[in-house]
Amino acid sequence: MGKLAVLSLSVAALAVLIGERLITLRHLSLYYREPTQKYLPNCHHIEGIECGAEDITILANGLAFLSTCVKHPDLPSYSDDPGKIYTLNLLDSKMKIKAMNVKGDLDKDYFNPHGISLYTDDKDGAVYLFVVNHPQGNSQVEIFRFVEDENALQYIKTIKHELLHNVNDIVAVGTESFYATNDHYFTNGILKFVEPFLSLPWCDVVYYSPQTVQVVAGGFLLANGINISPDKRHLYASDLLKHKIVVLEIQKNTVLSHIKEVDVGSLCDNIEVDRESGDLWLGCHPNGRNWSLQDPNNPPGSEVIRIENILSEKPKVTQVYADDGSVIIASSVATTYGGKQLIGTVYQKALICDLK
Ligand SMILES: [Ca+2]
Ligand SMILES: [Ca+2]
Repeated sequence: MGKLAVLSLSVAALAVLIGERLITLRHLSLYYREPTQKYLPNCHHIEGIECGAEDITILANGLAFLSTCVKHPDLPSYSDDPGKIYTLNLLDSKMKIKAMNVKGDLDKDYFNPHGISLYTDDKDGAVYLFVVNHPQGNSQVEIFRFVEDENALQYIKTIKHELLHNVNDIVAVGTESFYATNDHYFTNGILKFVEPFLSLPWCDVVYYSPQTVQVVAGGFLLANGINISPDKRHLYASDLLKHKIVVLEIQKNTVLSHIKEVDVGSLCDNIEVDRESGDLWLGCHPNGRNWSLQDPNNPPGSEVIRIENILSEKPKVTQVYADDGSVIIASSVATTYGGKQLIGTVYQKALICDLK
C-alpha cells in the first residue's frame, strides 16, 4: 500500500474515532437536554453565600454545615478569599449563616474545602467534621472536632494517601475512617482531560482507616457524591457521567457488594440521605454542555432529584426543583430539614425554600 493510501486510511480512522467520541460525549453530557423550570415556594438566596456551597450536610438537631468557596482552575471563582465552613441553624427563623472559627494547626490561607461529612461518635456524642481539602490543587482529608459552644472546628489531623488523589466527596464511618470518591484516575492535567474524552471508567471508591487503605469499588466514569444509609448497611455513590446512583452493600468495611444502579437522567453531584425516611436528595447538573461552556448568557442550570425506596424493586425518582440558571447556577447539593429545602452550588449562591 502506498504512503498516500496509509495516510488517507489513518485520517479516515481518526475522523471516525473523533465522530464517535463527539456522539458519545453529547450523550454523556446530556447535550440536547432543554432547561426546565420547576419551583418550590418561598425560595430566597442565603445571605452571605456568593462563591458557592458545594456541599451541605445537617446534624440531627437542625444545624447545617456548609462547605463554601471551593476553587478549581477550570471553574469561575467569585471570590479570592480562601474557603470557609459556615453553620446555619435551621430551627432559628433568622436563617443567618455563621462562619466557623478553625482552631489549631491548619493553614487557613490554603483551605479549599470541597465534599464534607459529619460523624457522631456513639461513645461520647462528640461530633466530627471530615472535609475534602484541595490546598494548591492537591487532595487531602481534614478531620475536625466540632466545638458547639464556640461554633468552632478543632483541627485534629490531615490524611494524605496516594489512593486519595482526586477526592471529591467522603462519608465518615468512624472517628478516623471514611469512604471517599475519586473523580479522576489521572492527576496530570492533559490526561485528566483525555480520561472523560475517551470515557475511561477508571474512577473509584476508596476505604480509609489507620489500619487499611484500599480501593473498594471501581468502574465509575466520574465518581462524585457518596453517602450512607441510615442503618449504615448501604453506600450510595453517584456516577455523574453515567447518570446513575450506584448502590453498594457493606459486607465488611473493605468488602462491598454491588447491588444495583438507579437511573437519574441528570449529572448528579452530592448525595444527602434523610435520616428518617432513607430518601436520597441529589443536587444535579441538568446539562453538561452549559456546565462546560460557562456562558453567562446561557448559564448552567440547577436540578434537585429525590429517590424514594431506593432499595425496593421500584425506586421512585422525582424531580423536585429545576431552574435554567436564572435563579441559581450549578447546583451540587440538596438537603432537607423540618420542611425546608437547602440547595447549594459549586461556585455561585445557595437557596433555601419551603418543600411544600
Ligand atoms: Ca458529602
Ligand atoms: Ca461533589
